[in-house]
Amino acid sequence: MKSISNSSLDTTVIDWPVHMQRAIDLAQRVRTATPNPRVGCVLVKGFEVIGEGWHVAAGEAHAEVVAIGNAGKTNTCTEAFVSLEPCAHTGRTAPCSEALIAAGVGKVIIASLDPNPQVAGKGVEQLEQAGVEVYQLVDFEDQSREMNPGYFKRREEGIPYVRLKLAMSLDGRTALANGQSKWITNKAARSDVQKLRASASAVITGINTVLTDDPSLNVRSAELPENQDGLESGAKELAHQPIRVVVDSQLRTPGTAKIICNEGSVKIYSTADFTVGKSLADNVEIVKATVSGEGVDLQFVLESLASDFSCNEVLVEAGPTLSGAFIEAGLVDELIVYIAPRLLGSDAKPLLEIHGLQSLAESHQFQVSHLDRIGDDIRVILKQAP
Ligand code: AOF
Ligand code: ZN
Repeated sequence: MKSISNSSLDTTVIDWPVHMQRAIDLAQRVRTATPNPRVGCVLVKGFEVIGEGWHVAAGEAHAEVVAIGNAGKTNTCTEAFVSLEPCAHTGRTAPCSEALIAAGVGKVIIASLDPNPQVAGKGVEQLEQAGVEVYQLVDFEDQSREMNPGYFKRREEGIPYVRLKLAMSLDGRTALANGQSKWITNKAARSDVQKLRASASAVITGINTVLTDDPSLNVRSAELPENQDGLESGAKELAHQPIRVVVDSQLRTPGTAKIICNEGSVKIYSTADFTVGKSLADNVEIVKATVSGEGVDLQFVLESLASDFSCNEVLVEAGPTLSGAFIEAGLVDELIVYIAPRLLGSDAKPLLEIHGLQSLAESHQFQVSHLDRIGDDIRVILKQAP
């Protein structure tokens, strides 16, 4: 495989970055293909695009196979631009390397290698053994990784990419002292949260939130319109419900909780002694967690979500205690903070339970990545400071 940068492309391949950017844009037509990565593919003959494809969901055809299907007949003059190294193994579907070879593609241009140990260079190897030239356009590697942060993190570090959502007043409060909290942020901000859920493999909350708010934490079609943000189809993504996860050390989740009664699978992480295999309902699995400090070991929860349930991106939607614990443990990759332009006063409930900092050097530092107005609210996206 040859690695090349945009600046070194000569006039015969000057259109390569355009096609690779298109492949990356196509991949992002779905919010998630969990547990698979989002992948796009563009087939080009001469200077003409003859087929395009993207991976819609696990179990469905991969991007390359969709593009080949759309192109009809291909031949050795064809170039395939793929945002990820073509797979070389038989998983839920047959290897894309073989599909590209059988279609007679002459050159395959990728943005990044696939960290899946079943692929990891083998896709490139198989293509090259069959006489296909393989190139990596290195300037696109960051984009390929950034659109699949959880897929790469799970494969490389063994834990998912963690987003923590917070909604607060201008003075950093989440509810009045009497508990009233519906709603601090406006409808547009709450609908935006639906998008976060729709892209998550799992939504994590704590037992206190289950007992006090009884949330559903599901994706609701009415609040997530079709064709939003240039997405391909509402239908497929609406079929995706993230796994709902409750951090519940003493196993207090009631069988009547909405989080359990709604369709979709639920995992409860508990340190309590319970009969293995005990369940509250058919869709609920209780997982014995290790202890850290006074509660469930959150690192354990993340490792389990990655290795046992193949979670790529997870969303924490919890109260001040669990949210604070995730931050204190340094496990949050991204904060999404919705700020409503209202003041709740100093006896209202705080955003996070984080205590005991003695110096500013100990404070938890993030970097602002995006700042947007959502209806009348403000959304700030922050990333963990390097
Ligand atoms: C590709 N093109 O569009 C995607 C790839 O179980 P399967 O058959 O869906 O395979 C899943 C694995 O295939 C996934 O873990 C990753 O290594 C690769 N994803 N590869 O060539 C695609 N989605
Ligand atoms: Zn594949």
